[in-house]
Amino acid sequence: MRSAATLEEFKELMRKPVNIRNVCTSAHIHHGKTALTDTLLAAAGLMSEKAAGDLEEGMTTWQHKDEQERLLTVDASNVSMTHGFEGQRYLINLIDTPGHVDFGGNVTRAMRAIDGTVVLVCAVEGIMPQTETVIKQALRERVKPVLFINKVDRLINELKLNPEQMQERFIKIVTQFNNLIEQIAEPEFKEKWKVSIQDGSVGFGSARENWGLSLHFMKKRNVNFKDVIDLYKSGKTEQEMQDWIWKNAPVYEVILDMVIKHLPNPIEAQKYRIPHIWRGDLKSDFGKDLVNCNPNGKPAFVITRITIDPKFGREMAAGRLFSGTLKEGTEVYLNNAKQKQRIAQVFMYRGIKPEQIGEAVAGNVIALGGVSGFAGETITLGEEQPFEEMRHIFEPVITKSIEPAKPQDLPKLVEILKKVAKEDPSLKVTINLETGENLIHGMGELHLEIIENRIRDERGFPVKTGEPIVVYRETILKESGTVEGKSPNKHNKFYIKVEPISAGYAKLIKDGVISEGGFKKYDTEFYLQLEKYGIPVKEAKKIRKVCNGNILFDETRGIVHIGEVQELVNDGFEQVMKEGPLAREPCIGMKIGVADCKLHEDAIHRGPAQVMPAVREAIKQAMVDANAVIFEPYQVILIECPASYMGEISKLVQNKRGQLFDIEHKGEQIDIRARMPVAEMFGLASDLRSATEGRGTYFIVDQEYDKLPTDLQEKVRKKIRQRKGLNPDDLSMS
Ligand SMILES: Nc1nc2c(ncn2[C@@H]2O[C@H](COP(=O)(O)OP(=O)(O)OP(=O)(O)O)[C@@H](O)[C@H]2O)c(=O)[nH]1
Ligand SMILES: [Mg+2]
Repeated sequence: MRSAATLEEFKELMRKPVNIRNVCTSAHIHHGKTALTDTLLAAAGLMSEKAAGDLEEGMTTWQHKDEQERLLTVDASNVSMTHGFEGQRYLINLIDTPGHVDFGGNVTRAMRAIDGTVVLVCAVEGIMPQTETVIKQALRERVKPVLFINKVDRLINELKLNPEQMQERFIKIVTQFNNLIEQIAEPEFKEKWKVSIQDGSVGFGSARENWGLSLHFMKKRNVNFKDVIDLYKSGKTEQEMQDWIWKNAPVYEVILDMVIKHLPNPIEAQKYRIPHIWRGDLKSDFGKDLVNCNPNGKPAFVITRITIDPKFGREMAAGRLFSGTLKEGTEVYLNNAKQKQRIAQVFMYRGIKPEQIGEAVAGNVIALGGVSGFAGETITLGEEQPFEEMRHIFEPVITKSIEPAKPQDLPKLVEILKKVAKEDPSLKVTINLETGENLIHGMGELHLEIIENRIRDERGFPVKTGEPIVVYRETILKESGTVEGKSPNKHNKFYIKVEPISAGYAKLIKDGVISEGGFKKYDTEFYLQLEKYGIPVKEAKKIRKVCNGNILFDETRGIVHIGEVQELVNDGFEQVMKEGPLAREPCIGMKIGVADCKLHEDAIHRGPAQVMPAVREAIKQAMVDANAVIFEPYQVILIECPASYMGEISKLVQNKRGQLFDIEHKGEQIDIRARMPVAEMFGLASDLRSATEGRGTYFIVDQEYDKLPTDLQEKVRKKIRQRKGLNPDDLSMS
């Protein structure tokens, strides 16, 4: 282990973008991300004296008690270190991300801040569902991957594989990994971003035991696999083994060499990342500053994570500085919040510790104090085109009501929930001041459990939560006729048609090519992008807004004042998409076209109170005309268990209205793919444990919506309306 670089050295390196790598770990749950991060920090001398990767001692990056208790990562954590490679020093800004699918939103957001990722794959388990998900998350942000095959010690010690068998296994993992890149990557990256053992973009080793190898490293240091296998067989004490490892094959050197050699620096990366994540004019001065990562350009910072000090309530906004220099005391503009604020502190990370540095330059992962915004916020000097929204692959599917132990503490709870949701953007909170019903919507049961416990333990605020509730969706089954919606004053009319969204559009939205939010009229870059996917520019120009995966099109012709009411039409659309006509559940999967409209000549008579109700009414009626129905969330899961439990699993899945659709035998084990309604999945983990005597586990592979069976439609709809305090029998859709 080296002695740590000084803060001065960190600060100096921060100004040399060519010598910076912004990266994250990413992997399926428990494949060893945090153990790896720990050993990197230890090697850089940036960790307190303790055995690196020693779980029971606690990982350095686990900042919350619950992470230590559950032995899993919940929050992403930012760390930085330095490394020498081919005679030069480099600054590595690293984010360790969680693997549990409930915390996957933290991975999505981390990917915005970085340009490359070390994907870990456990040598024993191989490619798992979440491996595929993290590759998707990375490629959506144009983040380049390298591969580290971890836990190779288990192949040696437990599976007792010989070198040939090990090699076979590695080749299989690399091939599967590259198949995923082939499937998921955009055309221009499919070949370029495949990994290869030969070029050294694949590493192998054991994060926990601190050793690693890659072809590049084996040549550089003249060691090979046999040396490591012999080491395990040598009968050396643990200390002697560690001494050999740190001297001959330390994993930090393998990983950091690989990161420096194969992952891009911010100047290279921003050239192709910016056009993908920022939809402004690339030829403007600001656009050029972003593309060139210009330290002297106009500043642009994206918040990717908020941390709130539980003791002092002090807020810190971590994220990526894409352009310019930010200094303490500078007044900045938050483009989403539309607010001016002043930067109180600028931090860079040294190890896990944020150090106050006065100013930071483009191309780094840093943190700001004194500005209070949400993750996803774009911070600039004046008003600018903000960055694209960071949309997570999965949506929250599980909901619980939450109330204070003492009813009079409700206002305090509302305050706390707002803070919690700010810190964890995967959590959605709906606060209903009328009914006093507050709902928290999370990614899974574990997510809500952690949230609940943190409110109780870290904030010392006792709460009660209800049974889990499912949030359903509303959509349509066919195309509607054209429906008229009249404004209350009868002077404005909208003619609206709805139809199920085409598979093509649904995919573009799911893949993030078309993002949520409003669209400007002359967004040429965007039109060209859509044209690549076969959408004519003429059609793309009609898109006005996307909300919950529904698209609003303006198909009117020659309406003189339409531009002036467009925002109101958009708002009316958004309101219905958030609360549909059947049970005020969110709508999905629709194309909504404004076919025609009649507007009052005088602007006074076509204000919000006139236009919005007319639009809402037309959309709702059109949905009813198009057979509006309730859809329910499903999850596609992968169940792993010994083959002898097949019958039990089959029964369990069927009892829960699920279907098995794929079974793969892997020796004694089987992998079963099944799909199940979320409404039936509460407590699945324990049901599965009892059905398989503790030997079965499951992972979420995908999320989708499907029609609630006809015989349940009416019942579920009434139940939701009742819960929301709406008249359950009122079908007038108010
Ligand atoms: N045998 C072996 N075990 C390892 C290795 N790396 C990690 N582990 C063990 O795997 C488990 C998970 O390790 P973590 O480092 O917490 O994995 P992670 O990917 O950060 O986990 P999450 O963040 O919760 O997804 C722990 O029990 C580690 O001790 C390794 O190289 N070999
Ligand atoms: Mg971890």
